[in-house]
Amino acid sequence: MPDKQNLKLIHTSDIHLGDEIGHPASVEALKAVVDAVPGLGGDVLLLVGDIFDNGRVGNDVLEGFLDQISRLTVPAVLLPGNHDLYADDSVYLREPFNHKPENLHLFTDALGQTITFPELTLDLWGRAMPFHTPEFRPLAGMPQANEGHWLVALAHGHYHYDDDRDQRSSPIYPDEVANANCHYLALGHWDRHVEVSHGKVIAAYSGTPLGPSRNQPVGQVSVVDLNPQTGVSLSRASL
Ligand SMILES: [Mn+2]
Repeated sequence: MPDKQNLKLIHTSDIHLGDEIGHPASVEALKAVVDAVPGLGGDVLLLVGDIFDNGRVGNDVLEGFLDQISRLTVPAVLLPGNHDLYADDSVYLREPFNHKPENLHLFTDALGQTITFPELTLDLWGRAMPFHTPEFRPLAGMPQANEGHWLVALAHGHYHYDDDRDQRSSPIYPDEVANANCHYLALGHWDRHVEVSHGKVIAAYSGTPLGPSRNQPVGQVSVVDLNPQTGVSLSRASL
């Protein structure tokens, strides 16, 4: 078995393209993320859900997204979220995605699938959300890591703190994180960056790349270093 490689993942989520009222800087933020990937040394860009705001966004919004992704020289991997579900009327089944760039990889299986990049010694696992309910469990069925490969899981859902009594949709529980088989858990759904690591599993919400205001349209992305000697480390980069 080959040794795992040193890799750098750029992790973002919750861009909400197509919502010009609520997220007026989403196009600018996506462009800033794509611009930043080479300079940060990113080997893969992770897009962890709610990339589009709703299922009715225009084809021009979808084309604009695909144009940005095609500027990357590395793979981009997208997990649908609750605003951009993978269901019958999904944006991901619309015509523009019939000619998506080759470097864009989509999770489409509600029961979970692994997208493998052998040349990077990297396996990415996730469940494409078909509906946003308490019954949808984003981490259920995660496989074991393969020898010699990194296993990074992507999940879009609500992290339940121990004292959180509300039953939320697409829940993610602390013991599920602690017992997860992955080396890194890339989360989406929350607009702010929060680390929720447990046990040996490093887990974090990247938060949105959008900045706090029209005057500050872009914010930050998460940078995940996967190092076979020192393990997983997490940092933040301003766009
Ligand atoms: Mn969400």
